[in-house]
Amino acid sequence: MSQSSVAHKLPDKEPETEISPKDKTLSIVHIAIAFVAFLLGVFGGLLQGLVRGGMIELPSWIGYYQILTLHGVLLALVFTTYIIFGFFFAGMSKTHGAFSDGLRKLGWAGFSVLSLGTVIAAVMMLTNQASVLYTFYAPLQAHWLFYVGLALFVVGTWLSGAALLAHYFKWKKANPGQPTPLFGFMTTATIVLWIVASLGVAATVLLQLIPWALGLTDTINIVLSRTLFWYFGHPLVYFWIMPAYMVWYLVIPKVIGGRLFSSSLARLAFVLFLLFSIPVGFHHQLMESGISGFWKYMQTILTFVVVVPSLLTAFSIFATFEQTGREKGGKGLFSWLKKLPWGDVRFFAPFMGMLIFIPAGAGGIINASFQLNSVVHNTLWVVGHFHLTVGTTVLLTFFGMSYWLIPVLTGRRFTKHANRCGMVQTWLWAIGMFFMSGAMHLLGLVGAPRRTAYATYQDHPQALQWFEGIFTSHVTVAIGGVILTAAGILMFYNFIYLTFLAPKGETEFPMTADPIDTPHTPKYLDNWKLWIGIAIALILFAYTIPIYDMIVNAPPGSPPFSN
Ligand code: HAS
Ligand code: CU
Repeated sequence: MSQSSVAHKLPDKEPETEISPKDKTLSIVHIAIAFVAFLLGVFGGLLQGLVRGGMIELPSWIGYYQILTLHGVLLALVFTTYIIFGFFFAGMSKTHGAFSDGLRKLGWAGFSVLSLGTVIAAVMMLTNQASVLYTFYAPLQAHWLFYVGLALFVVGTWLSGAALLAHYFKWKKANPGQPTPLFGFMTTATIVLWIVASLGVAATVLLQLIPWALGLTDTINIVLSRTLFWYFGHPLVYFWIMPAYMVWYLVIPKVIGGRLFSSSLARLAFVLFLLFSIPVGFHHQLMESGISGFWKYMQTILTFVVVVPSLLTAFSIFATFEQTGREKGGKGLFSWLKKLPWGDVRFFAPFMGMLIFIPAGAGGIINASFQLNSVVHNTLWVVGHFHLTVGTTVLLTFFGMSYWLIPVLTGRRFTKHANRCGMVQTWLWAIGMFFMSGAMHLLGLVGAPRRTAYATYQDHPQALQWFEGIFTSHVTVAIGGVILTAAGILMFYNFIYLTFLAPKGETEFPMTADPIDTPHTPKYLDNWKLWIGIAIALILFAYTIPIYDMIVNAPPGSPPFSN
């Protein structure tokens, strides 16, 4: 078939549906809560950086671990979850039409339960009754209400997820035989991943942590609860990165005036994420006893498989850049790069996220390698790793998205002023993170521990020899933290400006037309039963025997500890 006849049959237009005003409200409320949590979380981070650097002392009524918990929960769990659901509700309404009243109500029900859970957990953290960090690792114990808050948080996301899935499958049913729009396909993969993964955390919270915190059981099986946590905790990081990838796949091509390179490849990447990001949680437990080397090894292999869809993504996005740059007249090996819209923050912020994901992903591969993990585990290196991945790649992409999504939802204009503030914000964030995360990586390599407050052993002459380099220094971490705080405040200002202050008017929702090969994407890619079936089979393979072993050969349980 010639190129032109293929083009003739294409769904050649970007989705033109306006988002219904009621769906806009649902979306913007999520995004507003996300940014309030963001601002509070940023201040938590600043305090930590200064305390760790030995530069300030906290007043007696605030605990270091209390702040650390608030920082992690507000940024890694609350900010991400709210902004992701806000994005999904708006995007699904745009690409699949308005939600029915029933499904929108389900979305609001999800939002209410999620928010109730968030408030309960926040009160427990603020009153220092849940200073257990964002991983709430047993045997650290929180007040039982904190775990109830977490359970409600998860149930809320299930309700909202059900609304999104139902909306997608309704479209699929109404358009039999047609490939589903990419946005819906990717949302579905992400939500299905989230639901399957969160069953693990729900299990440990409901069956282990709540009875233990209520005093119904005296001790807890630690390795089991950590395993159930990481069964969830690794796919959780993909629940963050997949929506960021959706911005790269679906929004960036439009912003740069091009077209996504391939629909099939994008769908394949998301299917691979669904299949391989769950049976890999042991790569967070490589240094823990109670899990046999064989199963750690199996899950490490699967971890290396789940790197592949990220490599496919790197290829796809780079190809999209090159295709677009050359279409615009760019020549040479790399000079087509000049044709990309470097001054447009909707492109530039996510681009910086991509660039930083190259070393960040490489760091992940280091973590996953058993011998190297023994060097970096429980050190500041890991904290450096996740401030690059989720703290930079994912966050800069979500910032880049907010510049157009918020004014679309609030009926305002994305102005030059907002763009300029956004460019400054992106630079500040990247520079702050360069210092903070760079120093964290190096400090980790020389043995600085994570999850600890300032400790005087860091003043010991022998420790000082390692911790007082120009870049291997807690002071550098703190300087980076101060720059990041400035960037965080500027981002909050951008949110306020685009929500309340920018002039009224129209802003474009940049969504690319589905790629050239969409009508030819293999049908099996849309076969969810197949993918969910294989995902479950892989999970059973990777987890059944080790979990059985943890229960049957359980070591004596542990009594509670608290910070
Ligand atoms: Fe990780 C720990 C392994 C990715 C987040 N990770 C963490 C923790 C967090 C986290 C939060 O194996 C700490 C948890 C805790 O509190 O204990 N991670 C990996 C691996 C990957 C990986 C193998 N992590 C992520 C992502 C995260 C995230 C994504 C959040 C969003 N991670 C680990 C391990 C640990 C760990 C161990 C435990 C450590 C320990 O001991 O505790 C991979 O998925 C990474 C693959 C990515 C790539 C990069 C591809 C590059 C792309 C950019 C393309 C650029 C373009 C621009 C197109 C291979 C896609 C080009 C343009 C030009 C002009 C050049
Ligand atoms: Cu992981």
